[in-house]
Amino acid sequence: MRIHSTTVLACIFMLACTSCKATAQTSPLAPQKGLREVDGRNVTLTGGFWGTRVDRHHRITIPHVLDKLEERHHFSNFDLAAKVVGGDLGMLDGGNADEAHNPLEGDPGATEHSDNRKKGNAIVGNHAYDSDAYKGLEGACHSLCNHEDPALLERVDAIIDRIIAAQQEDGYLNSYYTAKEPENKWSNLRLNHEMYNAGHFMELAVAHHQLTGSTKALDAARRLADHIDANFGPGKRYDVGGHQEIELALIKLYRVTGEERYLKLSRFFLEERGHAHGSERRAFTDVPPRTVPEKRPDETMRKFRLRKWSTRNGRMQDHKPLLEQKEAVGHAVRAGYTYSAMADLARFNEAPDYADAVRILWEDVVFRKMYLTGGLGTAQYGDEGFGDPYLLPNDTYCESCANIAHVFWQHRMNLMDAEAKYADILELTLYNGALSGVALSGDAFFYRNPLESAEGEERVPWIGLACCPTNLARFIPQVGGYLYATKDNALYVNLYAAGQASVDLGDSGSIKLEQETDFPWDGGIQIKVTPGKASVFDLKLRIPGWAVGRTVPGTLYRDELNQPAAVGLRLNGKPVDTTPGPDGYLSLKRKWQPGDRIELDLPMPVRRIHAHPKLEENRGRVALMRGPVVYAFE
Ligand code: FUB
Ligand code: ZN
Repeated sequence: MRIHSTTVLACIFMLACTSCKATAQTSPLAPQKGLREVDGRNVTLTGGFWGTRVDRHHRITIPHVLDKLEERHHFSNFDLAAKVVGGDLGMLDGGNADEAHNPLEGDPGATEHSDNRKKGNAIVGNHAYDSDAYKGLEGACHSLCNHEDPALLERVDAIIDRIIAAQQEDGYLNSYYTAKEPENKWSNLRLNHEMYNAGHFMELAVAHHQLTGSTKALDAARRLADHIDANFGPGKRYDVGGHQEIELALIKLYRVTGEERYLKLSRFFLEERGHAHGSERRAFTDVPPRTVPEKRPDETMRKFRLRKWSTRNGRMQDHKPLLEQKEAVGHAVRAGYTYSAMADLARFNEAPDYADAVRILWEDVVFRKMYLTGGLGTAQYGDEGFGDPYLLPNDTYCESCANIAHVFWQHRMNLMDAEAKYADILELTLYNGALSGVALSGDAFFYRNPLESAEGEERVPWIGLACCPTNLARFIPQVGGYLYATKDNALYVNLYAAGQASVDLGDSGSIKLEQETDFPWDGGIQIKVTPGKASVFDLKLRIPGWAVGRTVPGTLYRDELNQPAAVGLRLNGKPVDTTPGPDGYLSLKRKWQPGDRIELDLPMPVRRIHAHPKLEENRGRVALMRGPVVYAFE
C-alpha cells in the first residue's frame, strides 16, 4: 500500500494574538443574495491549531516575505518608477522581462540582469513583479488586524508610500512599464499582467483601508481603477487581461467604495472573455486550435516543459464566453479567480446567469479534476492548468496559488448557495493542498504540491517567481473569515477552530461565539453562544461530509466506510438529534440565551479513501484521512 503524500501538520499549541480590531473600518456592501460573510476582523483565532498558525505567520512568515521582497527589489522597483514619475530620471535600462513569464522554465527573479540590479538602477524582474509586492503587503495588513504591531504597520505604510509615489498622473501604476517600457503600456494584455497587477493593488488597498481607515491606498486604487475604466469597457477598448484577478478585486473595491462602475467593469472583463478583442464588440471568431502536447504518461509528468503558448486558447479561459464554458480548462489560478468573480457577481445580482454557469464548472472540477487534497492542476498541457478528466497523476503540479484560488472559490460558492458541500471542499483544500505550501517553520514554501515525489520535495525559503510565497502570506491570515456566515436570522458555522467571534445578526444584534477545540486533531468542539439579549435565531452547524461517510461530493473519491460512528451533539448538556438538512447544516432554531453551550462531537476514526476506478494511478491504493486531514509522510 502506498499513501498519498501531502502535508504533515504538526500539533503545537500556544497562545495567539492580541487584537487591534479597534482600528478596523467600514463594512463592505452586502450582497443581494446568498450568505453574507463574517469578516475575519470579527474573528479571533486563539490557541489551538489556527491560533498557533496565525501567530507564527505574523512573527515569522510576514517579516520573512517582506524581507525577501525588499532584497529581491520588488519594492525598490517602485522607487525607480517614482523617479520617472517625478521627472528625476529618464527611461531605465536593464535586463529583459521574460516575454511569456514562463514559470516552468526556472526562476526569473534569481538570475536576470544581476549587474544592473547590483547598481540598483534598473528595474528587476518582470511585468508581474509588482503583484508580489502587493500580495506580501496585503498579507501584512490582514495579519495586523489580529496582531498589535506598530513597527510592522509603520513598515507597511512606508512601503505603500513608495508605491503610491510611482503612480502616474493619469492613475497608471506599474513600475515595470513606467520605468522601462512606457511605450508598451497596455500593449500586450494577453501576456503582460498589467490587469493582474492592478487587481492585486486594489486588494491591498482594500485590506489597508479596512485595517487603518486611511484612504491613501484606497484613493490610489480608485485612481487606477478609474484609469482602467476610462480606457476599457463598452464603447472603449474591448479587451481582457490574460491573467484574471482584477475581476474579483474590482468587486472588493466596489464593496468598500460603493462605486458601481467598478462592479460593471468587473462584469465587462468577465463577459468579454471569449470575444474578439478590439475597438468594438465582436463575437469570438475561431482560430485554428494550437497544437497541444500529447498526453504525458505519469513518469514524465515531473519534467515540465512549456510549449510556446498560444494567445488564444483555454489557458486563459478566453476560448469561448464564460456562459458557454462547461468544462474547467486552462491555468488553474486564473480559473479559480474567474470562477470566484462569477460567483460574486451572481451574489450581487449583477450577472445572475453566472450562478448556473459556475455550478457546472464546479461539478467538472469536483467530480473529475480535483485531487483528494483539494489541489488543482496537473499541468498536463504545460500551462499550469487542468488536465483531462480523471487524469490525476500523484506526482503532479498543484500550484499553491491554484489551491489558494480554489479556497477563495469554494468560499464564494458557499456564500452564493448556502450549502455545506462547498465548505467541505474549502476545508479539505485549506488543510491539505493549500496549507502544505508553507512549512511549519513559516519561512519556506512549495510552488508545486505533489501528492507523491520519488526524489523528495523540499520547501525553499524563497522562489524567484514569488506568486506562491506571497499568496500564502495573504491567505493564512484570512482564514478567520471562513468560519462564519449569516443570512437574515441564521448564523452559519462553517469551520471549527478555537477562538472568539462577534457576529452581527440583524434583529438579534451582536452574537458572541466562543469555540473551544483541538480541531482538526480532535473532533470535540464546544461552542458558547452569547447573544446580547435572549433572542430567537437559527444556528446552523455544518456537519462535515467526512463525518458522515462522504468526504467529497460526487464519486471521484469514496469513503470505504460510509456509515461511521454517529455525530454527537448536546445543547446545554442534553442530547440533540444531529441529522443535517439537505443543505448539509444542522439547524438549531430556538431562543438563545447568553451562555448557552453546544457540545459537538465529530467522530474521527482513521478513514480509508478509495479513488474512482478511472483514476488509474490510484488503483489498488488507498489514502488515509482523519477528520479533514489527508495523511502523508514527509
Ligand atoms: O503569472 C502570475 C502567477 O505566476 C500565476 O498565477 C502563477 O501560475 C505563476 O505563473
Ligand atoms: Zn503561485
